[in-house]
Amino acid sequence: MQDWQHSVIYQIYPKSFHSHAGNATGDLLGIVDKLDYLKWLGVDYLWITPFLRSPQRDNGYDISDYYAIDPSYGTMADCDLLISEAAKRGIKLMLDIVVNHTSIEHAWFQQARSSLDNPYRDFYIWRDQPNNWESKFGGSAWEYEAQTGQYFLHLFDHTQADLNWDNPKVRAEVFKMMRFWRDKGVGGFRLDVINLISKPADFPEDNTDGRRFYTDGPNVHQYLQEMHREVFAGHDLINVGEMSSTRLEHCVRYSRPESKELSMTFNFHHLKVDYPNLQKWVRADFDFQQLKRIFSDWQLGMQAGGGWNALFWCNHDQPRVVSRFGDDGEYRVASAKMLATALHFLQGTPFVYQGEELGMTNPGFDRIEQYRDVETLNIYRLKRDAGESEVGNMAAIMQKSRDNGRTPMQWNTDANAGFSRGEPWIGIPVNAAQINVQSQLDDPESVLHYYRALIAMRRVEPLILEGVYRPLLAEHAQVWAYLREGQGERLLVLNNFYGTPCQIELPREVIGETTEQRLLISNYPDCPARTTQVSLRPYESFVLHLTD
Ligand code: TEU
Repeated sequence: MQDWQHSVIYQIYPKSFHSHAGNATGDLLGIVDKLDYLKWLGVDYLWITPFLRSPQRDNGYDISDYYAIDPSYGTMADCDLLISEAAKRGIKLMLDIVVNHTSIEHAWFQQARSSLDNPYRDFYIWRDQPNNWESKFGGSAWEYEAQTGQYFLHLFDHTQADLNWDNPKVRAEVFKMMRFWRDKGVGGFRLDVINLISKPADFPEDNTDGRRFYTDGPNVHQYLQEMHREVFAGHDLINVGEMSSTRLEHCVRYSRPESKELSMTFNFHHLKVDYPNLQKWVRADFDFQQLKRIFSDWQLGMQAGGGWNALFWCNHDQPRVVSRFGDDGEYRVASAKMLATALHFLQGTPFVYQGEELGMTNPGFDRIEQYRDVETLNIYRLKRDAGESEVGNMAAIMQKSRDNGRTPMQWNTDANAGFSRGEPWIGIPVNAAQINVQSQLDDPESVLHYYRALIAMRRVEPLILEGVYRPLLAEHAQVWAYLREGQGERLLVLNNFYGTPCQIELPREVIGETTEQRLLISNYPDCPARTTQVSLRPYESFVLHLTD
């Protein structure tokens, strides 16, 4: 094990974290203001989503200058201050690097679009005719550029043009930029949709949306090994790849140390168990059995292959987990703690998304005017124009929109939940008065104190890092149970995922009459010693250290 594997990473969406300047959006000095809170929480790295210069069409994932701070977030001096002030607190920055595509306002694209023989033309992907691939944000993945009469590829919005990674000049420019940020003192990188960078040379037509051809593409491992040699080797950096629609065997290759590619990988399969027939924009309940099976398959597969998981429930693209897989009503606190326990005792590195440590919920925005996300607005228009009812359209958007996770961080009961003195860029849930940092700091039974205890535990319980994952009761209809096994000792992790009590029977070899039990954590105040017959209360979750 390496030291970074004891770490917990906190994700900040700076637009919604805290505004020092009192603007509609958050800023870098707003993060500096909150470093003491983050130190108290115990996190080791801050993954900050993009704050480089951008027209903000996709909230910063459309970069127009990799060497400049977007003025809405502050200045380079603010960024240097953030890096140094975080370092004083033993916290490192993980920069979010978006290099599958740039904004069409980037100088490279402005050059490329100007003429067919411009030296930057081959920085992007051009064809005389589009194929039938689809953008992940809806519609065609190709946009006509009238100036030169060709189409360019955009797997995301039409203002986000895909870079041509087969061009060695593109790779050289990307690696140079990453070395610039490495040498400024960042502690690592989160690599946006990095498994999409290698496209097949012939761009074949597809009977679906084309993703099977460009996902984990032909040269992706070669390019990441080159990135490792050019940027990471010899430096103390940790790097996580966001792997869209990926496969287990690739994530083993991306993250096992001997590959010399990345430290760990995000995959999203567990966050599609409420996508009926893989259709995101349908309101649907989640499939608990599928959720358990996916987690167990990935735990067993990555463990067997020597890979390392990035563990998460929430991020800036996902709804709030307590609304999605827990209960944001009567059992909000218990279910938020249960979900945290289920995740933090797995093999891998946990990520905590801003507000997740409070049990923040989806905002329940029921009017399209309340939404800001380009994907959400694109899908709303496409479905409305295709005849979808307003009720059906909004029901899916309320459950699935990325804006569910983008409402401002709830700090206290001041105006705008203490996020900013100014009117925020997006609304704030009405429950902010009850769910906020200040109210939970004063409550030792809060979700916040529970997360703090989980984060601290990772440094003192070796089995959390080293224990072998073994699923239990795989077919149980409402309980996810698993072990993390060592020599003569193990952690037993039990999670009731529903608001109804239940009884389970554990195998005798797990907990016998003479087994020594030590309670590590529980989301109920009283947690009696257990036998093989275990009763679980609504959303009850606890972890026992067991020694034979
Ligand atoms: O996300 C890529 C991604 O897989 C999700 O955006 C998903 O495709 C989308 O929600 C459709 O379901 C990364 C960033 O996290 C996201 O914020 C950016 O919009 C996207 O890449 C493009 O850079």
